[in-house]
Amino acid sequence: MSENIPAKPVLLTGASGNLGRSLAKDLAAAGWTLVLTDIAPFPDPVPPGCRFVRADLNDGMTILRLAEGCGMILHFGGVSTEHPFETVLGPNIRGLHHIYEAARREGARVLFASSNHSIGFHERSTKLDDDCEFRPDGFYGLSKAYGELMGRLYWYKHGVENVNVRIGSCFPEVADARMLSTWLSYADLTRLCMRATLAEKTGHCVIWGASNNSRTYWGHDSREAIGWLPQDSADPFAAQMQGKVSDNPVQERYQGGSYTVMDYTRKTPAP
Ligand code: 15L
Repeated sequence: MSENIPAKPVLLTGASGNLGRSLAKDLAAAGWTLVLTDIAPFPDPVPPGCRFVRADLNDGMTILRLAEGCGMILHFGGVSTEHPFETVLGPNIRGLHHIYEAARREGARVLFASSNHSIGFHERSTKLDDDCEFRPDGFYGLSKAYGELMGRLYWYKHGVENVNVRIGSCFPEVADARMLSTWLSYADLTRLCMRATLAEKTGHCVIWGASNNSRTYWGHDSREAIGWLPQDSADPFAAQMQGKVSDNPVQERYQGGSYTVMDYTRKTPAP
């Protein structure tokens, strides 16, 4: 077996979402054996070497069964944008616990698709390292901070390795001026998932999920330890994105952008 193909199958949750579909396609094309799952049907033909099982992250028994024999869980499932607390609670908190219990039982590693919204209330002018304070900008970002902490718990208590990727803006194209700092190309995401899976060891670590953007908000992380270097960049889109900003000073002040102003009721600007 090639050294670029994991010895055991990989469980990919959130497989029917945009990032999941792209990963399923790329990893299957690289010859990986994948177990795909999502609460929504898989909208594409299931790639060769893969099987798809529709499942709810709230259903712990099914998650345990899906992970059987897997050496890696790429966890992209759950709510992926801001929602009321009750909507986030099941998939992102209870569901994540099911993922970690499955990883613990299988001795599998987890890649957790965290988000920049776990730190969204840091100012854009501050360059952050991976050990910065969590400053979630909503219930979604809060669930991502909780998820990273769950990873830390399972590493120290059970030795479950986990790579927490604080994804910036992972889209096919750069769409606004903020993304000149936060954009992550699909290809860089695929390479990151490959390295997180194939690296000899990871422990518990955090990686900023952004391409090689010179306007980045983010600094030190564990990329070198797993051998990932982003190859794409938002820089060539800079001229096109000029003026693509909002007219909201709060949104423009903070890294989390539009999420920071959803249900924002503060009367005076934070110091
Ligand atoms: C995220 O975490 C979301 O999943 C995605 O839809 C974008 O909103 C992204 O953050 C972003 O901040 O651009």
